[in-house]
Amino acid sequence: SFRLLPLIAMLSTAPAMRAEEKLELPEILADESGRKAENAAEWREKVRPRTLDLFREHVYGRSPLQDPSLAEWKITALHDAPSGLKVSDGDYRFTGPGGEGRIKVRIVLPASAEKPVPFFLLINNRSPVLADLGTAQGFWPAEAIAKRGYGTAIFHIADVDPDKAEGFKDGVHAIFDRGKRKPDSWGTIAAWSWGASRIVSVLRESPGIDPERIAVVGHSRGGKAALWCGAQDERVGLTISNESGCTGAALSRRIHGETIADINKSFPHWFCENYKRYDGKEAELPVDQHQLIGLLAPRLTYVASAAEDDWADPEGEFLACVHATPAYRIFDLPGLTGETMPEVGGHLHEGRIGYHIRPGKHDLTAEDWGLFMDFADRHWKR
Ligand code: GTR
Repeated sequence: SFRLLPLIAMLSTAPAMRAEEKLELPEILADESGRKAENAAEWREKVRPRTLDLFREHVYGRSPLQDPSLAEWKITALHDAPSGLKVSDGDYRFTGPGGEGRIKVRIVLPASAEKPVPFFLLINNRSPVLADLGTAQGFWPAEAIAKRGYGTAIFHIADVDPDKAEGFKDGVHAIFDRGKRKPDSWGTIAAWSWGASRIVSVLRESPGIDPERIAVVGHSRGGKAALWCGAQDERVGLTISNESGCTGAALSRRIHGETIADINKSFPHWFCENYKRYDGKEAELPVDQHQLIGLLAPRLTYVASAAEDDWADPEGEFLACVHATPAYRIFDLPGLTGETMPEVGGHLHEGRIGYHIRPGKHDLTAEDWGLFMDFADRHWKR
């Protein structure tokens, strides 16, 4: 058994090393001609728009509109809340050629704030009843968030687009899509991102909320939507991906955990039709997910992993942050401040990209939220 040890050691590290060795990622600073941007102005003008367009064309699809011209926001209820909290519900209603839609939002604010508060908007991909205060301790610990001086709101993904592969006959697709679907028509993840951006529009106009300090948070499929929302919508000051994994924060080219072929098979409605061309052909995809995180630069970003969440590839999520960092450096700002993955339970909070890996399974927990707020305290409250 003594002799076997070195072999076992080799075997246990081999997959990760092999993936890392093979990792040839698209150049994050390159413009269409392959030339690297040398300063922030060049990056903004030549790299960012092109990268966005590549993600639209090949991955998430193109959303047909931003704020609908026919839309209204109304507070529908003010609740009796635990002391120190103000809790209200509102409806965001909108109309398109195919009918009407409604996104229900619950908003929780600290009652005694003197100044407009920084804010966390959560994309809820769990049970809709999570929005009931008190039943949401881990996934949406609204009371704990308000007690730390932040406002928070939640909406449910099904109000925007049900999570079903029904041929895009419901949700916002039924309301806004016209004519035959194209290979780059938006999928369901893009629809949820669109919904989050509409609520950001509402929150920015709401009293008591600081429009420059709004974070969009999502877990897993909601985390993919949060990243795509933040990438497109520069009004989002902090984008938080919790265990978003494949086609979220994790690098596709690592081919570890869920792959493009896996995700397109299980969830054929999440991305655009073009994305299916890359099933088993990660190297042919013109982008990888470090560039999605790069689209958030110079704004704040947070990526969280869980140690037992191998399906989401924690190391791939970490490495995407490492390889996104040149997009922050070009603004003379630190992105992620380390290149070695922290031990389980550790975090990196110093730069504009925050990261943690906590022990345990795939979930959004009070511990995750505590770390999001530590990061926000550090960058927003100093
Ligand atoms: C899984 C899916 C992941 C992730 C997760 C979730 O089944 O493979 O990509 O989105 O669901 O949303 O919880």
